Amino acid sequence: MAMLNFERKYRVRGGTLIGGDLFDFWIGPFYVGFFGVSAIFFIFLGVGLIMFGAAMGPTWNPWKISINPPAEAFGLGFAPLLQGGLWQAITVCALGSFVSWALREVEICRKLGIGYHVPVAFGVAIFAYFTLVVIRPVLMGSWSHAFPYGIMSHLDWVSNTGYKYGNFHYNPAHMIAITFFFTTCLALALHGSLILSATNPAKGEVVKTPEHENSFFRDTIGYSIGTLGIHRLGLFLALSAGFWSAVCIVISGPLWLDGNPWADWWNLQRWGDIWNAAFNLRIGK
Ligand code: 07D
Ligand code: 07D
Ligand code: U10
Repeated sequence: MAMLNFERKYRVRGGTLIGGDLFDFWIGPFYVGFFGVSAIFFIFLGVGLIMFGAAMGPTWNPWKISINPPAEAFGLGFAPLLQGGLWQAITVCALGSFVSWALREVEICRKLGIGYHVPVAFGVAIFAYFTLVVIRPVLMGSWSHAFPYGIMSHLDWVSNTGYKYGNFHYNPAHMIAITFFFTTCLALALHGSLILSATNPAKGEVVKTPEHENSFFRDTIGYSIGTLGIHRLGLFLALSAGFWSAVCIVISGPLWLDGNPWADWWNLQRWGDIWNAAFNLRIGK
């Protein structure tokens, strides 16, 4: 791939966390670095193990391939390869490659002298995955509670897990996460459309300024969050969506058991207790 004209200026030495100059180079458009090598290692190994699992049968249909976690009986121990051991090794590879990827992003940020916002944001996605496959299964005492690696099988897991806890829609942290997801889409749609409306005018018209953008929202809703502010808000909304997702799943099982826990959560008696407790605290009882 051809080097773009600005890349020569920004491809600077240094900023590495490990390995000094050893891996401080680019292959085509990609920065390598120690964590590029470790990422490639885990990606090849992980994908190889998935292929091996698929080769062990019963299907090559990509929608149906599934590498399942160990059965409940293995608890938090190691399982034989074909009874969940593969899932365990692939989980190590997935975490190894995700963390390598995040640290490779950190090295690139250091080279460019920019903030660590992108790796921090990716860290929240890794945290949600880590909650699903490590924190929650460990709290519940068995790897069997993690999700299987397969396109359709992971959907079955979401559905089964959702129904196991009554009506998952009643899970309050799930509600907060969903609201953040929806709000993220709304904010991105507003931002994308506003920027295009100002900076991509019809033929013959001039490009408009941020004052036009501010004025649009002051005229419409009485307030503009500003050009930097909308990006802060977008990041906050998106990271909150991932964070509350992790909360919603980690309280389903470790904290609230099978049955219909969320209907119980919303019952007025429980709320009454909470309000009474808060009120008593406030008046010093
Ligand atoms: C667009 C960036 C590109 C990434 C893509 C995903 C793989 C998997 C591996 C066959 C937005 C690449 C896919 C590498 C192939 C094997 C073994 C990101 C973009 C295109 N899911 N999920 C999908 C993952 C979980 C859920 C699609 C991953 C949880 C529902 C894809 C993880 C829960 C639905 C996929 C993960 C859950 C999906 C599209 C990890 C709650 C859908 C993803 C590592 C979060 C949708 C058939 C996408 C679908 C879908 C991947 C975890 C629920 C296969 C890698 C357990 C309800 N998930 N998922 O566009 O069509 O993401 O499913 O945690 O309806 Mg999932
Ligand atoms: C975990 C992905 C991490 C990805 C990483 C990167 C690669 C590389 C390579 C492309 C977290 C992977 C990268 C592999 C790819 C290349 C080259 C993201 C992760 C690290 N729900 N629900 C959520 C809604 C219902 C249930 C979250 C909506 C039902 C369960 C979100 C509805 C029942 C779980 C959400 C709805 C149910 C969830 C998912 C509507 C089923 C979870 C987002 C409108 C009967 C999961 C942490 C997320 C969760 C989760 C939304 C309905 C069950 C808030 C909108 C009622 C069991 N649901 N849900 O977490 O919280 O992203 O996971 O009905 O476990 Mg739900
Ligand atoms: C944003 C923005 C903005 C922009 C932007 C963007 C946000 C301000 C200025 C960015 C946004 C976009 C471009 C829009 C589109 C993006 C999305 C919709 C998000 C989703 C993205 C994708 C779906 C793309 C995903 C692609 C990926 C992740 C790349 C995959 C590549 C790799 C895995 C290779 C990585 C390279 C590494 C690690 C280092 C070097 C390695 C190589 C070059 C090659 C590999 C090496 C070998 C083959 C040999 C070595 C192998 C070994 C040793 C292992 C051998 C082992 C065996 C077992 C065989 O806000 O405006 O504009 O643009």
